[in-house]
Amino acid sequence: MNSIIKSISALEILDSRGNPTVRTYVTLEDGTQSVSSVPSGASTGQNEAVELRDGEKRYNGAGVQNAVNNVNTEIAKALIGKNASNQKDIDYTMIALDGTDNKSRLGANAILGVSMAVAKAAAISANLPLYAYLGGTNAVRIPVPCMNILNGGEHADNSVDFQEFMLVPHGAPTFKEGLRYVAETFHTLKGILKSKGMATSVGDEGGFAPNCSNNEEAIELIIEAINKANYKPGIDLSIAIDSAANSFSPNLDDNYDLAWSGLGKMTTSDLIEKSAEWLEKYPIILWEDPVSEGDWDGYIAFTKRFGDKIEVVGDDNFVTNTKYIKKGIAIGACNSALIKLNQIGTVTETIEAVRMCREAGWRYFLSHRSGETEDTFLADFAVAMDGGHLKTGSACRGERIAKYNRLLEIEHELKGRSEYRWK
Ligand code: 2PG
Ligand code: MG
Repeated sequence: MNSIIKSISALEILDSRGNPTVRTYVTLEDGTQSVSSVPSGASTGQNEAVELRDGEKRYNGAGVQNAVNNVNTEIAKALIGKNASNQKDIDYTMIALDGTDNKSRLGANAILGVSMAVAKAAAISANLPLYAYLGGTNAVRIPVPCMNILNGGEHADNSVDFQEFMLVPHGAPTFKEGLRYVAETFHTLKGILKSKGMATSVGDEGGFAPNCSNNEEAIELIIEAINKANYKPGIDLSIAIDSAANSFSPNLDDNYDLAWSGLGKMTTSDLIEKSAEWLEKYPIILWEDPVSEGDWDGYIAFTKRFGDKIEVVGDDNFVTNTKYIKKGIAIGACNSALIKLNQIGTVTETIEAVRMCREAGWRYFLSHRSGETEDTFLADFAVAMDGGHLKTGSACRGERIAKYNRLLEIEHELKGRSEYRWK
């Protein structure tokens, strides 16, 4: 068979924040070549698979030479000669070789790079686009692009506590149109900020990061932009929020300190009451990490109160790990999970997390990281997983646009067979 792995190698490159990350190359015996690059988060959950960093002087400790070396030696040795189309075997071989439960020996960055590059190689070898290889012939649903338009929290230096405000073009007829709705609104917001003398510089994911006086002002500006761009809030475009509440819960429990905005100390019930006010007033349809990862009772209370009205997504508490998603399903914490390949570290385990959500009747929300590369794996993966929505940044910054452009390409390639809908 010709989809046998002939060589695997890796290289240290830079991500969108200028931090080192791993690029991996796979060659098959039939001559197929593939390449993948691994993303990296800033507001990370405690239980994410471990990103191996060298901890030496170079790059202030963030170098990935050890991870690269692990790919070039141990991992390559274990996988050369195996069939690239047997993704599960490839991934579980690496998991066993690593031997830890969080990939801390070889590094999730080393393992994921190989896992993604193997999937790409197998797809090329089978003469299929990656989304069709991973998702089958019915993978035709292009995700609604939940576009990050305004940043706060750890992704920006301003007085907004919540990390991400996203625009959701669920009223658009196609992905192409949806992307246009959000890109136009993004540009309209830029004009509004300019006219108010506010900064139009952007945060890590390309959303604006103006110095709003509080969280409400952020959302009011977005509503103003939607209206001014001639769209109807709640009909054409709604809003999604990622509080990333870990970043304002010093002990990752049910005590919060909204220091950026100056709101100060809050309890879980204070947060829930505030959310209720917002949900009354604004067209919010999805809320991610409204409480911190240790506040499981908070997730349950939030979901009980709002879960029949909006999508409640767990990110830092679930870390794309079936162990935690299973717990969340059992206790009714959230009704959706964020899905990030590098939180768990292999393609196979990520698919298992998606499958678990699906079987429980949950939604799942595909996501980039705040540190990204020009790799478009996520775009194909989102179509393959049939999740209906993804977040991959704003309408600027090449590493974000690369994914949107790849989705445009997939929609185009499907020539009228594509689907687009929020639910
Ligand atoms: C998040 C992500 C992506 P980071 O919290 O959902 O937006 O941020 O990659 O910094 O963890
Ligand atoms: Mg998040």
